[in-house]
Amino acid sequence: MAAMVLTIGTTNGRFASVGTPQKESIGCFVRYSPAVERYCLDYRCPATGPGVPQRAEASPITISVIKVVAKPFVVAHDERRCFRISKPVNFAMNRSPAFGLLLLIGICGIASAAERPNVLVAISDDQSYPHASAYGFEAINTPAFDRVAKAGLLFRNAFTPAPGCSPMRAAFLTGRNIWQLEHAGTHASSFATKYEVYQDRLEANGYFVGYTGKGWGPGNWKISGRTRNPAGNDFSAKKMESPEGISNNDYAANFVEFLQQRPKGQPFSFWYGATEPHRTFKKGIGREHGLDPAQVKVPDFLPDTPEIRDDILDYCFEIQWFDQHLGRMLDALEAAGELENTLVIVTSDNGMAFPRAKANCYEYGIHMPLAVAWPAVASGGRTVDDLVNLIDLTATIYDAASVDPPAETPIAGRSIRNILTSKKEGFVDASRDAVYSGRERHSSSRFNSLGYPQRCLRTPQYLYIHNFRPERWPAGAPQTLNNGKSADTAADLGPMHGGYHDIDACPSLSFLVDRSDDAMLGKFLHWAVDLRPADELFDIRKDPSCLNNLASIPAHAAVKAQLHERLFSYLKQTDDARLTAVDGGDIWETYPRYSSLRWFPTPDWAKEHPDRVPKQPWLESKRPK
Ligand SMILES: [Ca+2]
Repeated sequence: MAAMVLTIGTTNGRFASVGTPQKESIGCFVRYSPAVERYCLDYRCPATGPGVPQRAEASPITISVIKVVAKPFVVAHDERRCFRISKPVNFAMNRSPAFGLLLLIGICGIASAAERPNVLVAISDDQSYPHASAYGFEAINTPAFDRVAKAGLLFRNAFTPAPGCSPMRAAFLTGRNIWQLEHAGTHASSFATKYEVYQDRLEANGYFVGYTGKGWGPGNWKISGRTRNPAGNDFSAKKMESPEGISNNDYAANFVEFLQQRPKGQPFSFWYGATEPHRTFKKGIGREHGLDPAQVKVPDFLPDTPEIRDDILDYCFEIQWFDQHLGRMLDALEAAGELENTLVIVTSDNGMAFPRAKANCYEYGIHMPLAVAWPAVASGGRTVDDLVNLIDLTATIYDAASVDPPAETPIAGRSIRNILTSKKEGFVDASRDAVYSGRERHSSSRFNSLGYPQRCLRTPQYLYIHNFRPERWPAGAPQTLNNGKSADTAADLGPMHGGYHDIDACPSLSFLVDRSDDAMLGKFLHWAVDLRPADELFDIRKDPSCLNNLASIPAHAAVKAQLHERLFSYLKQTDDARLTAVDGGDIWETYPRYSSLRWFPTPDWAKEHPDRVPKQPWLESKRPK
């Protein structure tokens, strides 16, 4: 291994001359680039020199070890003559080369494993912000989530790229918005291989990758030519006894098995995808385990009744199950001495499976819990208010692992390394003042299994939602056709309020349906299922439950216009077919659904405007005769 010892000194804190110690200078510079947060060998560096391979620009230089005086600092390798120091170096303090920092830079083919962090993504299924004890939600106890937040950062404004399982997971795995993923941007479809996932790329760059529980899904990855779940190799063999409604996957034991199979010295990237707290819950399991309904804070879009409190309590119990396995994983990492250099990300895919939450762009659909720890790099115990999209975490994983994201299908997320390395709390990076999210088809829940296209923009104060097809039912049609029939006659119709299949069947939905005509409680069902206007605007600081739509109020017209312009401009820039296609994005309806289908009566808009019914070849062969 060739090595060169460099002396770095500077007078302005941004540039540093580089030379071999005491002797000759090789006459080039190290430039700190705030944009990539790396120290890069300047273009003036000679193509040849002590320790510099010939044609340095063309030859990948991998800097694997750096020593500042006698203390080794871990750096990430890079193929573009750039390197990163795990702790900030203040060049300005080293005014003379004689007292400069001594950097030992080893040049070799690939960085050794110990220098790159491990990655552990823990992702629950259907958990909203603020449902963790670190956020002060009293009905729940999540010591493992809180431990990660304490060792690292607690994010109060993290948002999912989509309020549904498969689109969110595809977005997270690729770092792209759902409208940049074709089929994979919708629920239970397929996932084209051209959209590379971070697990595959990390593996190709020396990582050992695996997952347990729920990876990408539901959907059909095989039909796209993939040979495994996009979340990695499956580690799910170890089972345990578990309560009703909860997976018997011993997630933590499977993680330990994964660690044991990891070749010595190789960094890992593991995806822990619990299937909790996805429906169904065993009714009363929260109370059974001593959770207290009196401590539940019911969001304003649900009625505060004992039935609803109990349903939320059962949900809390399942979150705690997810958390307990996470705690065991953290213990295993600590015992192995790996916790310090592991990037731990704990979050969820989409909001709680309750009416007006999951599968909606409202707060309880898109606002996610998030704790991130990386003790080797990030100073802990901080609470951050920057608006972060979970696809920014994908960018962070690439950044931390020093693996280039795909060139053909570039990521849309932006690394949060600058937040991690900052010492600040609250709003750290002023440029992070907006996030985007959206949805298309969720379940088979309306005429021709059409979707309910929504896009939204969230700023620190406002949530602006645009509904592209306001004539469709947002939570699904109220009635299905009985027995899978598509004859579409009144005799075939299922019961009124028997539909709304974009809301998971649950005690809370049944409670609302049973009281749909109640003078006091009837409004709650209607808030969840009634048709919505094209534009919705909420002042989140006053109305986190998103009940007071300001979009048509003249006093808010200027804010609405501004947010509309910002959202649409971003969607155009990121080539969303809902904005850019001449047919308004009907291509979304041509992506097959591989889960079961339901059949619904033809709505009035489709009878009156048959030309507006999207063509769906995939659906015709499945239509009951
Ligand atoms: Ca989910």
